[in-house]
Amino acid sequence: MSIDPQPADSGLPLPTLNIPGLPADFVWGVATSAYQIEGAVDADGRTPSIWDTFSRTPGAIANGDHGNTACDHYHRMPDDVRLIADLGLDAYRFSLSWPRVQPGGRGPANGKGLDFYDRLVDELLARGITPWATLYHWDLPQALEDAGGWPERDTAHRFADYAELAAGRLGDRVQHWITLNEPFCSAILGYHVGCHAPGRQDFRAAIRAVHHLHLGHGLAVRRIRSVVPTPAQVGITFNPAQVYPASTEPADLDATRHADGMGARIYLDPVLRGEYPQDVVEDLARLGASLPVEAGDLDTIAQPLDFLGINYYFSDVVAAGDGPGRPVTVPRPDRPVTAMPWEIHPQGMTDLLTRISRDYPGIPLYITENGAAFDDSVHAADADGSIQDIDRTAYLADHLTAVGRAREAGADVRGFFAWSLMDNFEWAYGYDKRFGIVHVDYETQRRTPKQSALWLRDAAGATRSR
Ligand code: IFM
Repeated sequence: MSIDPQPADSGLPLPTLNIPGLPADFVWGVATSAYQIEGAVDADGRTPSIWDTFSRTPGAIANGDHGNTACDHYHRMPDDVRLIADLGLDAYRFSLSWPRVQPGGRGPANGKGLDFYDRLVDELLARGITPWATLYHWDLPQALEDAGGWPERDTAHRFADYAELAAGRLGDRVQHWITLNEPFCSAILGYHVGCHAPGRQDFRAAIRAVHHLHLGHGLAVRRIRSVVPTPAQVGITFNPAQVYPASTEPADLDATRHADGMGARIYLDPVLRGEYPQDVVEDLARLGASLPVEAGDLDTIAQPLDFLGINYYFSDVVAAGDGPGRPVTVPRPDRPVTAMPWEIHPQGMTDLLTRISRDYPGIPLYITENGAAFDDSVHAADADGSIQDIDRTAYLADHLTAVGRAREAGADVRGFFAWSLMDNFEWAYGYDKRFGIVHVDYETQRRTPKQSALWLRDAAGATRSR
């Protein structure tokens, strides 16, 4: 599908294409992840992941949805790459499916599984798009979960083996590697809250998972660097909480400290400083949990990195709850919300980026995800079937502006990946929530670029030609 040169006229004002503060060499990209788009869950030797299993659990996913077909990207990949090229974007962040590359999570690579990513990388490079590969976006091979999952230390070593297999095959062409996406979600949503795969509700296990994800990251960084022939750019993606106290009462301030510790510093500090924050360790002890740190782990975890990926969607206002370690989020009715419904707060992004660059100086930052779910209305009656997603367009423009402000305040933010290239399987929400800048008709698999995609294309072009 080729893309019309101009957005269809919605009659509504479009945000400015000229985002202040972004340089001509700013990286403009889009992002996806394997389980959310690929489908083909039984193809070419892939084995089940924890999300295949979780999707079969009654009541776990809205409408009983699953990723069996998703966007059928496994079979439509060249067309999807053409979409990115037509948008004139610089980079594409995708993830590799671990159970496709290494069925069962141990042993040799699956040649056919790797072939798919090989073709994807070649397609991207042929169209001048830089591949950014994420190794783990939540789809743990089910066999490894059966052996204990991330709460078990061995999973970190299995992850390092897999990282070496993937980087060994693709590292002659892929120079940007992200080890983990949002370990908070893997550990806390997967093992404590239970709303994500594998759906366990065990706080102690979740905290063990946090540490083993970090260990897996550090081990994987070493292995990637050992096999990638040219200097690889290696990083990790976090979704650090951006929290504000509801008041200056000591209890609310302490609740905010705790939320920041558990939502941001427990990830940032070990990876970027080689230590867990003391107040977090003490909070965990009060909650009956501990990080299973062994000698040498923190040195392994704190590998020098080339960049830090930040995913940002919303911020939280926090107050003291019904006991220590139980902060509550205070809704802000004055803020507009997305369909999730997440409060829209671009200033939170500026604050997060300036804070990270102040507290963890010297590491380039990339927004590896930002975007919004809205209930798009497809004008079926219109001949062009256009999708005037003015809310999403404004959301992206406002958050890119927030990035520009952070840069002007000194944060070294070098790029922005919109989440997501196309509507896809939004985890426990199934297909109900649409984050795509390209609409997907799941009946026909027809892709239609939304106004936000065309605006992103034009904003990228305007920035480059400054
Ligand atoms: O869809 C997810 C993605 O997989 C990880 N970050 C947040 C997105 C929106 O919920």
